Amino acid sequence: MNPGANNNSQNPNARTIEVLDQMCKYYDQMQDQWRTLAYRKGIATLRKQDTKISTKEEALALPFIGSRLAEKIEEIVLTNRLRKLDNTRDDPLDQVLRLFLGVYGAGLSQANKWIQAGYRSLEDLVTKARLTESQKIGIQHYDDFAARIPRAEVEQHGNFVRGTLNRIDKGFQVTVMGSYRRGAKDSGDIDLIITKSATSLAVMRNIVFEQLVPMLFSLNFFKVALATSHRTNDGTKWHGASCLPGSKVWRRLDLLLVPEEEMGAALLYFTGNDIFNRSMRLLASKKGMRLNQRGLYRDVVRGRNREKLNEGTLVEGRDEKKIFEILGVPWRKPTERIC
Ligand code: DCP
Ligand code: MG
Ligand code: MN
Repeated sequence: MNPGANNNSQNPNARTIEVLDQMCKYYDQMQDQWRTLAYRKGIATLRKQDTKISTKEEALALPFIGSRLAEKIEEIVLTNRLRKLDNTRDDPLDQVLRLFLGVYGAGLSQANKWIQAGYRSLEDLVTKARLTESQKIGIQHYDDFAARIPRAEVEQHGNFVRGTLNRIDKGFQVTVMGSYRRGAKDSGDIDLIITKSATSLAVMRNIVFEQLVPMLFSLNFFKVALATSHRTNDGTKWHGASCLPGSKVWRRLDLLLVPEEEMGAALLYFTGNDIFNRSMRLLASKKGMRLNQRGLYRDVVRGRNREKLNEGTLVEGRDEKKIFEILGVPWRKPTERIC
């Protein structure tokens, strides 16, 4: 939309945005995806205003701001704070929940189970709870994984993987994706796409999982592989932690293997952000197509509950710009895909 408009202090709604941002971060930590999304959209709208929004009515007249959010905007302007935010911050059980949700791989149901079992600290978890290997690592490196990764370091991790892989096979390309490709000054993790032209996924898999990954472990760069809570791995992903030579800080790193034919769709998906992805997928579906991280498809047959009955025909997967074109969306540079 308009990333240039968010020069904070000059924005007449700077204070409102600041408080809403904190509320949004809170919902994000609580893994409340709907409220997080609603807040992010509302905040994006506020950033674009050049007048101060002071009343519920003014707020309601803007796109992506519903009555609840509008009330909160009015409350912030009138009182300079948000009771809801203060209350959640003061609630000790709430704090424990957020602490537990910060453990890598722990979802809402796991965190709630720990609370119900009476655990109140990370030490309780270590000494009393039965933990998976990933959860143990998530606790040992809690602060590491919670820290933002400076852009220059994200790049160094990318270079390390690329350098090692190219020693095995010069034909591979390694691209840093995610928030880094959007130009972020720091990132939550390191997202890498690995591809090689005119090469099947089976061959790439073999080289990456049988040679690259073991080599990165033996170089002491990879520290541990981590299981993900989401869907089963189809053999194209690796999730784990890496650490630069001379550093003690472990970073979260994700690898995604992509065949050339799917690079465009994968670039689009893995660049995000997630809200931009949602809007592109929604647009595709409005045009009778379907967009996922492998390609843009048409003639997808859906049943009565909009469930997919077939995969449809591939329209485009290779070229990111063509996917925009076919969807009728003017090209947006990665740095402009911040919603
Ligand atoms: N993605 C998505 N929907 C999700 C998760 C991810 O569309 N539920 C896509 C868009 C993201 C990309 O994958 O930009 C990478 O996911 P990350 O979780 O690593 O998110 P970012 O890299 O954007 O941000 P961060 O700096 O927090 O890692
Ligand atoms: Mg990322
Ligand atoms: Mn990631």
